[in-house]
Amino acid sequence: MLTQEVRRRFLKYFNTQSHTIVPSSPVVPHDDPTLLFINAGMNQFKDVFLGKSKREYTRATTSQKCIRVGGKHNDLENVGHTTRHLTFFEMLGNFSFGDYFKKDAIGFAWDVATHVFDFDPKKIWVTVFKDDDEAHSLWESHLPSSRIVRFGEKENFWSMGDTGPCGPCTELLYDRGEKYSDASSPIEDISGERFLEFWNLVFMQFNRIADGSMIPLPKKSVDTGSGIERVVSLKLGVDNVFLTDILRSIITATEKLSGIKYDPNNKNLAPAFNVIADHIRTLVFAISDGVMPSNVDRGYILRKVLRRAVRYGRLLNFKKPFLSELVPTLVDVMGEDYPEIKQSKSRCEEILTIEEESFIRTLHRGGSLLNDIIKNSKNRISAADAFRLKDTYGFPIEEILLLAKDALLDVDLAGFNKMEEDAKEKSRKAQKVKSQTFDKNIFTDFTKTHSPTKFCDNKDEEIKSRIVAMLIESQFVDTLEKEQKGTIILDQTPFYAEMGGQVGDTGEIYIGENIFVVTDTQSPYPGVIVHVGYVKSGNFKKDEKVFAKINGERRQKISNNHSAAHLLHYALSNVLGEHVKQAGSIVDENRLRFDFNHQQQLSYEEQKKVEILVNKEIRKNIKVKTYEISLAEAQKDPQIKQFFGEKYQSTVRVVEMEGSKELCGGSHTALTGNIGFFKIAKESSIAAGVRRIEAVTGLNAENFVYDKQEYVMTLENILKTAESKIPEKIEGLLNENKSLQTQLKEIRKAQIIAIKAHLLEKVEKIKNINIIFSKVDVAASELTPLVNDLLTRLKSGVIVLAIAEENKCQVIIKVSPDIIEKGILADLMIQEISETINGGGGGKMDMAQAGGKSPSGIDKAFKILRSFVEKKC
Ligand code: ALA
Repeated sequence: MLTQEVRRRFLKYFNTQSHTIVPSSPVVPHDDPTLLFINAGMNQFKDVFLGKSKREYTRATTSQKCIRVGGKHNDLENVGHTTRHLTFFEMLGNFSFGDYFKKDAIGFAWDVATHVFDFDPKKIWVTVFKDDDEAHSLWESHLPSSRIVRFGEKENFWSMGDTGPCGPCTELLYDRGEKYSDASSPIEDISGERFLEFWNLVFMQFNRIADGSMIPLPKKSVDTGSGIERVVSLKLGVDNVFLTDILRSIITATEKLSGIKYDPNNKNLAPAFNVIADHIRTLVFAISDGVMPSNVDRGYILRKVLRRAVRYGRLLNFKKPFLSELVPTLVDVMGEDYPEIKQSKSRCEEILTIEEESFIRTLHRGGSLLNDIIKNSKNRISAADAFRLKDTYGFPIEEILLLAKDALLDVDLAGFNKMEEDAKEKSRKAQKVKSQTFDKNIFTDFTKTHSPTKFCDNKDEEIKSRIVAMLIESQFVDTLEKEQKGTIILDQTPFYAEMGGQVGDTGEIYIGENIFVVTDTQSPYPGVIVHVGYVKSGNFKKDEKVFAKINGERRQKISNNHSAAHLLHYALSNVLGEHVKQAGSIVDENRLRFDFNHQQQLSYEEQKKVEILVNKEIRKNIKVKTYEISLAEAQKDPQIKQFFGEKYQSTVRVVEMEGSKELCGGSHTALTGNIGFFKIAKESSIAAGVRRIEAVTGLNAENFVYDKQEYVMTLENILKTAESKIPEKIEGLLNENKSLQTQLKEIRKAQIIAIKAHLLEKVEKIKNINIIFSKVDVAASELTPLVNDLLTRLKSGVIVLAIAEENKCQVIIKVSPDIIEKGILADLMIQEISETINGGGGGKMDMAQAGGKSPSGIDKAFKILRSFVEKKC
């Protein structure tokens, strides 16, 4: 594969120029609420550019998986219709963190463009930021100034998002010739098709903050990005990124699957092939990095991408799920350099199929609602209807627009967009309240003047420490008085801040008689650990020396549960298969909760196997090892479980218990024997393809078993029998119950016969018409068979029966066909009496029924009915 060769040669080149090759980060950003997906190589270094964190290198190079859907850089709608837009792409890049700046960045780029990419130097043009004379003159030593052009902020000032690192940039373009346009320079080439940009070098100098102002970065840095698909398309001399090797392989697989040939110039079908080839990469890479299609956040974006691919698939006659069938090809062409997709292959296939099936069902369901809406809309589909289709049925707006157009309707798109925005805002707010009790902004300045809180892992002894800052709500304060609620920040602490599913520690901060009770510990900002609680006695002052001590017993239980969660993960992989991947977890002192990807409910046998395996590892009393290795090394070891939920630095911590190896920063028990005993308390489903196990350990697990035992004892008492005889006893009772029911039915039958006989004796005549008026003592369900039976005996006539209970009554009327002819209709009669019995009902001509709240009205009702019949005769 040429792409693989270019990727490897690029990294090697920069490696020989003293750049550390850093692995691509997952496509899901960590700790960065400003970003949905990784959209550039520099994302994983954002904090390094901002001076908030340090690496052991000052030069780095990466080939970064990027997804540009949603947020500032969003190319979704363009994909498929242009020659170069993609939602997923690989960005090659080199970075300097306060090391080299413009001169070397430009020198390296020229060298790589002409010697690694092997581009014809005469075809290369560059653009620089309008005021950047320095970059202009540096380029002049490589190419004539006639091929250097200046652009303004829109083109040549790059920023990661609305906030974050940014700076002027310079771009390298390749002249693809007159075939693409007669523009003689990039300035005239509005579409950018002739002078194709293939590399952007950003001179990182500022941090743009929320109010729009720009603050100079601590050190001038370099961030570059080159889309590998574009580079390869230029090397191959093809018009279109979809004709480069990786994407073309997927298109070939799609051709085989659909039986339709790909013609890049076919305006109707080529976009479908292109969209599918692009979107399958976004889907597989995002799912491999832990995102699940859903209705919120990234999951929602993924769902949107999947549905777009499916809709385009329909143009190629795919009626059944097909995306999963493209996964093997993708894994073949990219799995070697991105092993995570190899590992997640079967999981991706399964998730894609389930999602597609569900979307196809949605299309069917939503389809009929849409038809109704189209039928009932005059000229336009209202925003509310469009939103309902989308929100309730997941119907894509694009689909609604297309179908509406066919029906000569338009859609209130502005109203729809507004409703969608409102819904998003609502969900953003809901999320904020849930996950963020601290406004991160208050710590931005704080961290500039304070070192990060040092974490000293000591659960048993107090630690000497100093109060660095205190807060009441979001205000920094100098003192905390008795009974005041607040937050303390120490210079060093034994308190573990909630992270990676492990809850924060509790305990005390004290000095002499002054006690601050810590009820929770969190890290609202990188490097900041806050102790949340209240002053129980005395008071506290800023800069005061204090002792900090955690609730060690509680921590031990948390650590036991955390190690048990790892053993559970290990056992699940063993029993169910390697596809089991953690999708979330919570570990506290009472239990552990573990969510993972798996399609079916776990059978009792599977749960038992998992428990047996975990308990076996506990009894082995394995020493829990923790050690640090480089992320690159960890990523090479398929035995080490790693998740997207973790923020991975270049050095990572491994927690190992023989077969179980996981990357994890949390607290663990020293020996697995401390866990004591493990028991699954509940197994359930939380979303399509995601199961949840709740489990208990130690004393809680023992209590779980005692509860079951006591339950059996209760049964023994109630049933008055020994445990071993319970099944026999219950069986006996069930049999007895059955035969009693049979007897009861017989008795009731006899009673009803008697009631019937009695009623037949009460037949009156009103002008030759047989008529029965009677209150009866039967159940409501017995009324209908009773009147039917009576009429069979009577052959002709009117039967009116009523049940009177304390506060309610029921009336049923049955009329034979010959009487109906006289205009005596059951449903009419029922209406006559509804007021009298304070109720209502209905029915048909031959039989009608009503319920009411006034049983005392029944006699009067009978009277009314009697005169009704008399009148009609
Ligand atoms: N971060 C720069 C970009 O994405 C290099 O274009």
